[in-house]
Amino acid sequence: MGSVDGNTRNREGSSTVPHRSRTENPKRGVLEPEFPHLKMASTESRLQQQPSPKDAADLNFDYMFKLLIIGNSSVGKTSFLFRYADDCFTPAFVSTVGIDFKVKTVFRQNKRIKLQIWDTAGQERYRTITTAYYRGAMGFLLMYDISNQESFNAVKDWATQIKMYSLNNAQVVLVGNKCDLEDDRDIPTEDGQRLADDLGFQFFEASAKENINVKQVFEHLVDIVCDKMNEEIDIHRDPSPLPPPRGCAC
Ligand SMILES: Nc1nc2c(ncn2[C@@H]2O[C@H](COP(=O)(O)OP(=O)(O)OP(=O)(O)O)[C@@H](O)[C@H]2O)c(=O)[nH]1
Ligand SMILES: [Mg+2]
Repeated sequence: MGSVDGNTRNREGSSTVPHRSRTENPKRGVLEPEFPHLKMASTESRLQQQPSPKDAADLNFDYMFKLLIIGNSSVGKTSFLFRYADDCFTPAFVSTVGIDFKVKTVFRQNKRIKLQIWDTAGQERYRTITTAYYRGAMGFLLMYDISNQESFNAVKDWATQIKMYSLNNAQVVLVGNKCDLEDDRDIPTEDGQRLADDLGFQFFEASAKENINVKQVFEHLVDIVCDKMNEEIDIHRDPSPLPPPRGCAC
């Protein structure tokens, strides 16, 4: 995954806070032309594999969406992203330090959409760093663990953080991860759905481990971000048509 160093400015023009961010034991790598402010770091830490720079360098896209994954520590945010981007899973838990990202290009609604997906650390001590990234995000994946009551209880606080730090029109999907752990389930599906309804979010249960609903969650988030964007383009389009051309007055 990539990570960010220093006091930088991203493509959308928003500044990022000065800090060092890494997964544990990262190898620092090349500067990608598409994200000159970002250093690509390998993800040797968890998966012993190099991210392909192909996606990050690909300039052929119609839109770029910045998405964020948030939620308590250990709910499975990093696993979810690795499953989506690289189709792999590891049972080892290496807690994210600060923030990381991956880039993936998808084809939705006849558009090539480049996703810059930011994986945030769930631990409280990184909150100042991670909330600084909320501002430019167009979509959030708010995650809890269906076998962990505390992570579910924290969802409202995460939703408040989204309201406080993000754009007004950011779209949110609530995800109950680890639905493969049916025997350890603490949160009934209906409770997750009810909370999502209360908060006005879409809802999925999913499993990074068993690859259940992972692609669907991201595709849904991309679709609702697209819909919102199209809605706003329509609103801002000049509603008054041009007057018909006048005939010759002579
Ligand atoms: N059974 C099961 N375990 C999972 C699933 N997703 C993740 N895990 C495990 O849960 C643990 C935590 O996963 P991470 O992806 O590192 O959690 P995180 O939310 O990124 O945690 P932080 O980086 O600390 O915020 C790891 O041991 C994973 O293997 C899942 O869908 N099912
Ligand atoms: Mg993580």
